[in-house]
Amino acid sequence: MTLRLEFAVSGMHCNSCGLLIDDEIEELAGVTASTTDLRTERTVVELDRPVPAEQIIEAIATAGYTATVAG
Ligand SMILES: [Cu+2]
Repeated sequence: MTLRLEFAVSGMHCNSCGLLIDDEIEELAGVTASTTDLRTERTVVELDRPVPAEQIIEAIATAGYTATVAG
């Protein structure tokens, strides 16, 4: 089973910002991959079980950025 959540992220300046975000999200149980695109300001998270979007938004906040669920 692969679930997918997408977030709109603000506050990124360079590719390192995206790597910080992905590292933080990939620490979370249930996350199999996180891919952040600086240009589109989107983070796509793949999960092997349901994880609350709020938990991922918190991880992004821990990295120092602001996120909302994207459609
Ligand atoms: Cu940066």
